[in-house]
Amino acid sequence: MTIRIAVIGAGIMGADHARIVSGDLPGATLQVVCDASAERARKVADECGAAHVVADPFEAIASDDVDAVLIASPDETHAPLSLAAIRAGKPVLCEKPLSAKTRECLEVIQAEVAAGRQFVQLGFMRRFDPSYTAMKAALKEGALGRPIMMHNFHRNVEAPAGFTGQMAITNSAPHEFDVARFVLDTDYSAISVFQPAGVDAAKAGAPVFLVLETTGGQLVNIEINNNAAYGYDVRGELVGEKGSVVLNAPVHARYNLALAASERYATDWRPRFAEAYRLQNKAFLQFVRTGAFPAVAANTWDGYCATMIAEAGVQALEAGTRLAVTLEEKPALYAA
Ligand code: ISE
Repeated sequence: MTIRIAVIGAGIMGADHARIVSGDLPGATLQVVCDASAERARKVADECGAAHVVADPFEAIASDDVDAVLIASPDETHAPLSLAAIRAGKPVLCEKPLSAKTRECLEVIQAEVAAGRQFVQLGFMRRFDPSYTAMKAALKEGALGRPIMMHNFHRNVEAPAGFTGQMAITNSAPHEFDVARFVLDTDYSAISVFQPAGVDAAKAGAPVFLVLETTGGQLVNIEINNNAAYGYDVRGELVGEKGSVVLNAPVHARYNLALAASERYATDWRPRFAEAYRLQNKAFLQFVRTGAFPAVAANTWDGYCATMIAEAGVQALEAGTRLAVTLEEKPALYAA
């Protein structure tokens, strides 16, 4: 049976998901593209061959000819739309973050617990990226010994329009919050956030440097620099007592020009994580088909964990202090 998908949001990520669904996801069809801007929705629908466009996301979710929903609208819509999909009994692939507010994440958790099953797969696609997969596998094999530190760099060319100072912590860093927690198989116990001298914290893309402590005693540091100017650049190194693993970005060519050899950076995250998005969306399709939540994917509980530490990070930066954190009790629904 072909799974009919509604893509909500026809911006940069909605358009990318629509392309994956229509061109790279056998067994799925792009049924609806939904966006408040009819023009934007129509453009993506025409490019990807969607059956129709609608403006109201709640109408798209409730529609009889939609089996599953892909949410790629602005961050503040993720939780309310996920709740609507749960009410409609339809599986959701929701872009990260689930919300910038812990309270809203807990509401989505409560809705799933009340329904007695998981509906929401979260778009923390780095869990599917082959370089993080290799890092996690190396740790599991045991050759690295006990993991003690993880270093992360996350740089964008330029903060997009509408980005706020806080979004470095609430929108960008959640990728690292999630993937470091996933690779190390741990939770966080404290966060400290620093900024270089002279930085205007309210300015879009203002850099932040975060240090997290895990319940296992490891240290995780994250540089977020959304105005790095030179290219999209994500790096990471996992350090164990006997060795380390460094992420390699997929590089398909080297340019030899004017007495120098060089590699090129992408302008944003889509080429760097293309394979991760593809594998993630494939796993979602399987989830829709079987009802079995994909082992690797992030669920609503993982979304809450990322948001909880992001919220603490915003407070830690404002207060200029280290903040200890504790999680709510994990519902049995999310037991591994
Ligand atoms: C953006 O929303 C993403 O999800 C990208 O993957 C990330 O690199 C960027 O920093 C975020 O703003």
